[in-house]
Amino acid sequence: MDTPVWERFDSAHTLGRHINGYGTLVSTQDAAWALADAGARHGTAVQADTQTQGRGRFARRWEAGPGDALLLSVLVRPPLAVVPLLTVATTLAVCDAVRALAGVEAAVKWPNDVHVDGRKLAGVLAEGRTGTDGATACVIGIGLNLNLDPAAHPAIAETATSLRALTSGYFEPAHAGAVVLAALDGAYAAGVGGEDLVARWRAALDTLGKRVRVGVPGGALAGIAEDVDREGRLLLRTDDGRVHTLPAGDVTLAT
Ligand code: BT5
Repeated sequence: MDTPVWERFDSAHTLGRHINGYGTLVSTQDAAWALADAGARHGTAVQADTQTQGRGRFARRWEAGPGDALLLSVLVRPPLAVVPLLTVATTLAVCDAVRALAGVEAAVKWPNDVHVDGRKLAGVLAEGRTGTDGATACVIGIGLNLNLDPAAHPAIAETATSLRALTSGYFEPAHAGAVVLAALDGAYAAGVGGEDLVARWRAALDTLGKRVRVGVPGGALAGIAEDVDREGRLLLRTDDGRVHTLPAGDVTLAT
């Protein structure tokens, strides 16, 4: 791993206690995994100004030029029961941070998008690995559009938004990172403490009650997004009346 360009220590929080800041990285996810392999502690974070191969789920591309976005990955070493709640806690934390930073109310599109008026403002990517010792490590990736001009990115020009596009303000990435990490630290601690994060998530999800089409391995299902269960899985009622329980990891949603 190269030496970070900047480092920030925050003794008031566990997640984000040590942030390693870089200029250009291939992906903050890869950098966080490298730190994990080197034994980095729970809560260590990596932030980059830009990425050459930022990724979403299913190896999709994540777009952002220098200074456009908060590009952040956080290493967590969670108890097994908390793993399904990482995306839940992170999307809620991003909504809280967006409200604090810009006064903007965002909603969650199940399972991992934060959006405003139907346009995607942020995406969350949770990756997990179990080591030979049986311990689980996860890297939570957050891409939050701060100053990005959607029109400059043809692939997402019609589907993305940014805090700048919504408010005309300028948002400093390092500050945004600290705000998001503080919110994530609180949401994570609440999840570990047994608080019902899914109840909060249900209120933030604007997917529920809508007719959706869900890509699943080997096909697609269409129906009404009825609810989410205790692990954040989608309960989809298809037209034949059957209810399907769909884990976030395996499916994509098209509304
Ligand atoms: C996600 O994937 O939404 C998770 C994105 C996580 C990105 C962060 S950046 C920091 C960290 N390091 C990484 O390498 N990744 C994480 P998914 O649900 O698969 O959505 C991907 C799709 O979102 C793409 O196929 C595009 O359609 C769209 N997209 C790409 N860039 C975008 C952007 N900047 N804003 C809005 N939508 C975007």
